Amino acid sequence: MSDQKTLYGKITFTMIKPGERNQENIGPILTKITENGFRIEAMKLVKLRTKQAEVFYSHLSDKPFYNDLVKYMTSGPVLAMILEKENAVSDFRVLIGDTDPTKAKEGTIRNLYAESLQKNAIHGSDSDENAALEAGFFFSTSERYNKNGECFLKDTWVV
Ligand code: IDP
Repeated sequence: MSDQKTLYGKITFTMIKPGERNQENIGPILTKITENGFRIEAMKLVKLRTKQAEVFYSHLSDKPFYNDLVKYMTSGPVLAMILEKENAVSDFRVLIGDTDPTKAKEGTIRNLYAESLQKNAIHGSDSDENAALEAGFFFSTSERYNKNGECFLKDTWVV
């Protein structure tokens, strides 16, 4: 199995967002992910603390929906995962569809399972750099299949 340093560019980070509807759909969503060629490298159900959600979405802190988003993302557990695949970031963004579920293409995860623009079922990293940062934000090396590298761990993200 490859180590984490060689995985840069081949992983993405995702979380199934909180909420009863998402919880009911965890099975179908996971099936869709694995059927589309993504291998689950790490996975855990975790409830974010407010500070963690604020840091995770700090790039959106000037948006009018930021406080509501933080409240929603801390309202229940998320199912966090690191997924491995060639072109993981871009292929996964295609699989989940547009941020706005009304614009998401038919058959995408957000098209099928989102409740609203805010409760849009699932997160997907938007770049290789963010995938690495977000993976390190949620998972220690001992929680991953590939345990050798340290490049995904950023101490500055520990809150
Ligand atoms: P992304 O999740 O598709 O990368 P971002 O623009 O990074 O989209 O937004 C992060 C999350 O913030 C979205 O997934 C969604 O839950 C929420 N969000 C984005 N835009 C809006 C909005 O206009 N109103 C309410 N929530 C929003």
